[in-house]
Amino acid sequence: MFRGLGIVLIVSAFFTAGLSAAEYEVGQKNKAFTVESLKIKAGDIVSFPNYDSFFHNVYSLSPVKIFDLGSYPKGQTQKVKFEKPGKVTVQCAIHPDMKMTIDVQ
Ligand SMILES: [Cu+2]
Repeated sequence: MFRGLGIVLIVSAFFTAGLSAAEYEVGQKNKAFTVESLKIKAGDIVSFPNYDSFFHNVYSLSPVKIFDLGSYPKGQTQKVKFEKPGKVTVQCAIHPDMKMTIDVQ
């Protein structure tokens, strides 16, 4: 279900009672995303916790899901629900080298 060359950290992937939506995690650690790519289903939720001691600002300009979580420090997280299928490129506004892809199916 998941593919990625790096370390794939799925801390939580659970189903809430009565709903088929799953929740996944894409952390920010050592100035990189903890997952390079992720396959999810439409309606699933991804949380983006910051594990670094500095700020990150996760965002996407992909038409399938445009969002900007703003900058937040270590220990904080933000969640995004992906309603529509398609490819979403996720980046960090503070660190241009940070990039990962979510394939919503
Ligand atoms: Cu960053």
